[in-house]
Amino acid sequence: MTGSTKISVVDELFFAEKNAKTIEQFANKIENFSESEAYNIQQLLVDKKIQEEVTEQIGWKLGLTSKAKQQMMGVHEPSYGVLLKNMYLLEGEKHDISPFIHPKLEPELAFVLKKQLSGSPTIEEVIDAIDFVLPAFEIIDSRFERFKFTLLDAIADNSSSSRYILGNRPIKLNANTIHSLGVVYNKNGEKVASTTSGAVMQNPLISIQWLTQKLQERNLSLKPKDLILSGSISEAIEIQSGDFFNASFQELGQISVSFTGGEI
Ligand code: OOG
Ligand code: MG
Repeated sequence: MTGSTKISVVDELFFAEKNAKTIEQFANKIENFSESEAYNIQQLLVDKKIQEEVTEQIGWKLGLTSKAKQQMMGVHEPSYGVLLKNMYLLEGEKHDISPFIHPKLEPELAFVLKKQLSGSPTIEEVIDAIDFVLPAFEIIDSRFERFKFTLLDAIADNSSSSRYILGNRPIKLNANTIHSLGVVYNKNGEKVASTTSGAVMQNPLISIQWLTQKLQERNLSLKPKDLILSGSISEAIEIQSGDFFNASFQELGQISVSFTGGEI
């Protein structure tokens, strides 16, 4: 892939998000396009956002770590993306949907680290590195038409990341129950999913282990204070203006958000 093709793909993705307009998938059109090229594009895109939007990286998100999400998107392996400070939205508030293209909401667990993690950590090392856990929502929004893409397209698109919302009660990690916390997810007062945290790779801690190993391929590591979203526990649910969502997480508490705007 030539340098100029790479830059034009990065620009297309950047402006698609900025103008809330979709673009066509591209991974299948580029000969020998590889996963590492897709992560190269992601990194260039994130660098551009950090520069143009004057923000900074706060952590990482995992994508496609649950069977529900993999089936929904027709892929069979996880991906990761970068979380920036300016993607944060307040919990319990009403947010305007007009900056988004076709947003969806996912219930997730968020972890904040207190130690570095690198290489191939054991689960005990992952546990030892975690400072606290929070319930979270992720707003995902693909820049691709009809929310359809291959895994490599989605990786380049920073794994469809858009915004994240965090609960406001940090809880110390209970390593004995983190894989089996019941989660009930509601949209406008109706249950849309009832599942457990184990839907994420049997145990969300395994997704942090996977991320650490995966980052090593690019000589990257997880740092103290990094925020990690371990991936949706259920299917992602479409967001429309007027919607109210809440999710209740066993041991961790509730989180809610509502949406407005978007009228033309
Ligand atoms: C890719 C990102 C998925 C998750 O939590 O599984 C994701 C997508 O489905 O658009 O964020
Ligand atoms: Mg997600």
